[in-house]
Amino acid sequence: MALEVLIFDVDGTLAETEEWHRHAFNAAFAAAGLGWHWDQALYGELLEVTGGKERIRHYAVTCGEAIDDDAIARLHAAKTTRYVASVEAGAITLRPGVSRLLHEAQAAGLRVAIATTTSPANVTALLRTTLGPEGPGLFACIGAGDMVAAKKPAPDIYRLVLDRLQVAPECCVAFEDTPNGLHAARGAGIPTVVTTSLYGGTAGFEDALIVVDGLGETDAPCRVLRGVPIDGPVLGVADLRRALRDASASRFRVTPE
Ligand code: XBP
Repeated sequence: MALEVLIFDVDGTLAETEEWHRHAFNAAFAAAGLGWHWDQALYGELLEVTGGKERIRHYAVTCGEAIDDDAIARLHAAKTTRYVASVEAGAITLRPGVSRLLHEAQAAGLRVAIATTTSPANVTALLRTTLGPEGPGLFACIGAGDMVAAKKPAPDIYRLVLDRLQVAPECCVAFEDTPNGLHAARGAGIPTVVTTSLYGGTAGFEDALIVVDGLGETDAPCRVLRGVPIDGPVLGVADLRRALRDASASRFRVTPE
């Protein structure tokens, strides 16, 4: 099957955003007078729960604190306002190689899309700030946040993107940074590249097509941690096409959940 679409996760994959999410959560907690503070170690554990509202609810329950859905929604809205402000202030840049691969894909006639658990406002702010006003328009589909009820590791957000683009999973490559994200993409039958990240860890990626420490730039080569070797210092469209061809011809069977 020929490669047609690249589908990108956002947090940890397009950009190292989770520290800014964490700061925004803590600022919203402080403004609400809650004595909650998520340090890096705790946040690394809480990231097992995808979705900010779900993460707040999970944390409140583990603390034995009662908080209703309306209060969670208000708290999460305050957090999102703070996070978007950080993004729009230019605090976050795309990871090395992301802009290069997006433009290489476009030049090769591929479509690019997004499948993320984060809120749509966060995605729009990041794409506009890092890729310019037309940034969101580069993507044929942006699947985000509450567009699906079941968030990653459920495959629903990826299935929504496949459906909207009317493309077969075998003709796509997904990019993820966590085991939850890899599980979601593979559950939708999509061959997946893992780019390891600050909070994503380096384990639990056995089902990935390739595991690299990033997409790479010519002056900042990427390192292949698992999977088929790549030609040069960066992961490009030619590498993805070859990996997809080799995978479909060998062990890597695309097996939807
Ligand atoms: C990462 C998430 C999100 C962010 C916070 O999404 O799980 O919940 O941590 O953003 P992905 P929200 O890796 O799929 O991009 O507070 O808007 O959920």
